[in-house]
Order: sequence, then C-alpha cells, then structure tokens
Amino acid sequence: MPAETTTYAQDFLALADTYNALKFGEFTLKSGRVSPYFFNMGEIASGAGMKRLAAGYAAALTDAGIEYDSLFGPAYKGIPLVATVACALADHGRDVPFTYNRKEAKDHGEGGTLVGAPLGKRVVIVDDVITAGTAVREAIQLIRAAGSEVAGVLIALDRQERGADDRSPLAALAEDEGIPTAAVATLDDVIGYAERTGLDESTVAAIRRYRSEYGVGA
Ligand code: OMP
Repeated sequence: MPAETTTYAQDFLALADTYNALKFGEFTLKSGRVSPYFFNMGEIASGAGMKRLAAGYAAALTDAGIEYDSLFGPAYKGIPLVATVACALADHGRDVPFTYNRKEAKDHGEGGTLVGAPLGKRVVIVDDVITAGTAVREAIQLIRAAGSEVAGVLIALDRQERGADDRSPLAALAEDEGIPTAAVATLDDVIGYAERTGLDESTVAAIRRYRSEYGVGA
C-alpha cells in the first residue's frame, strides 16, 4: 500500500467494492485504451452510498486546501455528484452554491445550458474519473466561456494515466494553468486495495501491466 493513502481513499474503495462499482475484466475506455479495470460511479445509486461517496469528496476537497466560491457538476454524472458534495460540505458548516449543465440547450422556459446557482468567481469542477482529461477540459472551457475562473478539479478516481503528453492530465492542468486538483483515490490506492483484499494475482498483474503501458512515470 502506498504510504500516502488516506482514510477517505480506503473508505471510497470499500464503498466501490460494496456497490460493485469497481469492475475487473476488459474495458474499452473513452480514450480507446483497453483497461483491465473500470470504475462505474453510476453503480453507487442509493442514498446511503451517495452520502458516503460525497463525504469522501468533501474530505479530499478540504484536504487540498483549494479556495473556491462555488461548485460545478458536468452533465450527466456530475449532476447528482455536485448536489450531494454540496450537502456534505454543508454538514461541515459551509454552504456552497452549485451549478450543473444540460447537454443540449433549451430554447424555452428558463433557457440556456447552465442550471442552478449562478457560477461563482472561483469554481471547482466536480466529476467522477480522470483518464486522458478530455471530459474535464470540456468543463473548463464551459466555465471560462461563462466568465468564471476554474479554481480546482475534484474527482473520485485519478487513474494516473498519461494525457496528451507524458504527464498526467492533472499534472498538466497544475503546471500549465495553475489549476489544483484533488482526488478521493488514485490507481495506486486501487492496487493497494486489490492486494490487501486478495484480488486474484493475474488481475493485479494485468493492472500493473496496464500501468506500465499507460501510467505516468511508467
Ligand atoms: P477522460 O475524458 O479520458 O479523462 O475520461 C474520463 C471519463 O471516462 C469519465 O468521466 C467517465 O465517463 C469515463 N470512465 C469511467 O467512468 N471510469 C473509468 O474507469 C474510466 C473511464 C474512461 O472511459 O476513461
């Protein structure tokens, strides 16, 4: 187990296990990479599960020391996430406005693609997983186009893979744009958890092989 693992990372992995949200096998990712594991946040779909998941996000965000005024959840998976993370932050005495988007603009009623509170000056993006960083980059563009600043990116799982260059998309965001990121858990945590819980050796070996092909610092 990596030394830097956190209590909330361990709790998140135990939660993912309970809801069967962490799958092992062969999965084609959005990036086209074929991965021996996949985290499907959509499996965590009960009140108690979301509450526990959101508590992990709130802990990781607080831990990162990011300064922000509001939260943004990109459609679709970011929508329930951002609402429950805001509830978890309220449990810690911080009432944070949140916004989410529609994938298609509405031309009647309230119109537009943004729903919820107006975006704050400094916005944290709340999403599920980062692989190559495409989903997060889309959200960054949306926030900037609306005239706000991206204060940080908060995700459940950092797969620690290379993005457009040899760096992880999270490292590129931090280095090129000064955007800090916080993750509840990383691939290192997944491997540590798999080893501790006795996942079969061939699966752990497949994850290690995948990491040496696509991982950062491989
Ligand atoms: P990138 O846009 O390449 O960073 O991929 C992130 C998106 O891929 C997530 O928002 C998910 O929609 C999806 N995904 C997962 O949900 N879980 C995974 O373990 C891996 C992916 C993925 O396709 O890379």
